[in-house]
Amino acid sequence: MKLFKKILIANRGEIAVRVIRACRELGIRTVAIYSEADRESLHVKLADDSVCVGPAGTAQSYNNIPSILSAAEITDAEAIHPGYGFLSENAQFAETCLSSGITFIGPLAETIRLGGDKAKARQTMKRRGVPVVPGSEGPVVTEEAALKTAKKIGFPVIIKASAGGGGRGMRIVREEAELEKLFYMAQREALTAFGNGELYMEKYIAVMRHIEVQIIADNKGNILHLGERDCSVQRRHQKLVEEAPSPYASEKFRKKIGEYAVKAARALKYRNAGTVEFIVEPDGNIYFMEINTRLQVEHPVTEYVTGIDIVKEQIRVAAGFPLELKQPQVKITGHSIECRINAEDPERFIPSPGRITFLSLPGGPGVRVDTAAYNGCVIPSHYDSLVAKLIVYGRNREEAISRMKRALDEFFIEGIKTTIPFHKKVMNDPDFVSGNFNTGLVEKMNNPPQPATK
Ligand code: MV4
Repeated sequence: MKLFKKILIANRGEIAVRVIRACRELGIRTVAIYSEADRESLHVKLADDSVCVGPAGTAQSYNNIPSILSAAEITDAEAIHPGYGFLSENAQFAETCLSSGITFIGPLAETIRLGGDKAKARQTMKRRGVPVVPGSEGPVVTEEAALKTAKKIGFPVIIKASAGGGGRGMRIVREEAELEKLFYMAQREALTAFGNGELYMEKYIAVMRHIEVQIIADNKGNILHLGERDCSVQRRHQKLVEEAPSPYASEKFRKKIGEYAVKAARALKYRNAGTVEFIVEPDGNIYFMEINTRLQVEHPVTEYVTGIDIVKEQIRVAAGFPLELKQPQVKITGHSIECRINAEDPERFIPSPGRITFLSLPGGPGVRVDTAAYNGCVIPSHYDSLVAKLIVYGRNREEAISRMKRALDEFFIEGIKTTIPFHKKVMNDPDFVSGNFNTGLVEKMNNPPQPATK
């Protein structure tokens, strides 16, 4: 077996840079693709070779399958790493790569398809003994069926889009009177957003933690879990802070949620890296939520606490090499936290693209910055607003938090607004610091509970 000689990275920004770094360390040559808005981007400068695949609009560039495959063919790339977003969870793309003789660095097309059909994934998990939230048996097609299901599971319920994920097109229904309206609203929104109006239903869990498990699998059926990440600090389904391990997790909890994740992966004949997302109730109930068939933004916190380079492993297993570790050899040591630094107004979270007129990045012990930003670069308005990921490591959570505070204070960026001030508030929030919080944290920070008055 041989590792690839050349890989094309079908992405941009920090994740393209991250993949190029892994390739460099493995002695693999790299091809960057870029849109007309990204000529001066760092990933283009760092790659060995680069190809312009189209204009700024994503449909014509980073999501343009024929253009990207042509770029791979003319540069003799043997494999494509899709990063996250764009074509990373596009089963058609994975299939087309395969039929063009190019290795897609990710799961099989059928796994991507099943993972993308949330109602079906839920059914599959239930059949295989992975706990799911009480809800519908597969899709809910009519308003009458929705009412029947809601009455069976009890209000409040949540209506989700089968083709959704990440929270888009969801509706919380608190009582029967609202059901009809919200059912049709969700259906219309799903149809517009995903071209597929199929819905399913679950009991709504109002107080929960979002805990996910990193998995990695080779092509021979070996599947490992790399522990959990806690992503409960989110706002409108946008994760803002992630950490590993979860402050909630005991060894016993980790073993249990890890086993569920591996079982979920096995049910989908999983290959390569992936993430199984769970809802965790305060009393410890664990429910499968979704499986994400890609490398995730927050993978570095798992890299810090396991010492495993997930991107290098993805490339190795895609080339056919077996996983070298066995589950007992995966050890979680210390604590890692990631803050997503977005080009956004920190108060209102609206995008703030533009030129970075001054940039000085933090460093020192236990600090990692994953970014494609440099002094003088432009953050285009066409793409997502992530400018940098600030990731820290400490021997324990306390040390990780104090390092994060120190690193946030060292982070100088001018010309655009960023979420750095928000992260400084989080690191000083009593509930965050205590580790005892849930997905309601950001809302609570913005609207603190009022003390009772006489
Ligand atoms: C849920 C839920 C409660 N109960 N499912 C799904 C996608 C993920 N990003 C958020 N999702 C949720 N699924 C059940 N059965 C709560 C969330 C959820 C959420 C829902 C509405 C508004 C804000 C939210 C924040 C975090 C999680």
